[in-house]
Amino acid sequence: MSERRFTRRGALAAGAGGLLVSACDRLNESPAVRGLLEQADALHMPAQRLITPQGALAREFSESQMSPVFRANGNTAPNDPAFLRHAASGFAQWGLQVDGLVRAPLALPLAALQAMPQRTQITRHDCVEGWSAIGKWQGPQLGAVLALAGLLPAARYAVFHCADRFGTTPYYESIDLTDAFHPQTILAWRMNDRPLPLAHGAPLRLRAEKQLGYKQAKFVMRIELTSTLAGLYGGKGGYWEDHSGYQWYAGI
Ligand SMILES: Nc1nc2c(c(=O)[nH]1)N[C@H]1C(S)=C(S)[C@@H](COP(=O)(O)O)O[C@H]1N2
Ligand SMILES: [Mo]
Repeated sequence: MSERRFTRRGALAAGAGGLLVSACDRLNESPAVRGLLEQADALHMPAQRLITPQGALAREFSESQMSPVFRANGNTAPNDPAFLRHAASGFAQWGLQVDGLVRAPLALPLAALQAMPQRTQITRHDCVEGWSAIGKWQGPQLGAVLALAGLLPAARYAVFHCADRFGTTPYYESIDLTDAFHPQTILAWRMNDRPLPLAHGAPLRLRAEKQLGYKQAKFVMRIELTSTLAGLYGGKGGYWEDHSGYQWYAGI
């Protein structure tokens, strides 16, 4: 009897372990990563992830190390009329859309994002133009938001659609699911202990701390889960990737 119980418990433990392992494997070997091997800059990404294991955290800093001035870069004020109406009312009627390859498309008001468990992190932002700044960011983890929507098995990328444009071309960015579920990847609505200023991407911006500045999409209106980046705009996964040859995988 006792031997049988032991065996059964052993089997249960092995079963639970198996589940955990297969959950990790699914992410590590997810189509997100495999799909990248088809990308032009695939050489950079595996090398980066060998040097910095994908679970590793970006460095975090103390309050005393925060930059006295954090410059705003790129677009600092979208001129889209719908966005301006939302801004005028403090984004009270605004909602973040989460759609594409999800089980339950969402429209999440700012209050809902603020009511979720929050992560606060003081990190260094590195812009390819050659400047850096250390700032504090707060918001729910992107992974928790995606879990609310529930990903369909074909989902490989999270695409961030922004309210601003360069000329007539909207700003957008994308990351794979490994970065999307990284603990320091958050949807920030607070910066330096205050609501996110307009110039820094109000009402909501991405902070994916393992990536360069241009990946940190500001003015995020919609997150679309896709299986490929090919059908979107220039097909390279981001505004600057499409227009300047910046790498899609901007790991630091
Ligand atoms: N929507 C949007 N996001 C954007 C940009 C932009 O022009 N539009 N510029 C990017 C670049 S190049 C940088 S360095 C950072 C600047 O963020 P900051 O204005 O908070 O400094 O935002 C990134 N995200
Ligand atoms: Mo940048």
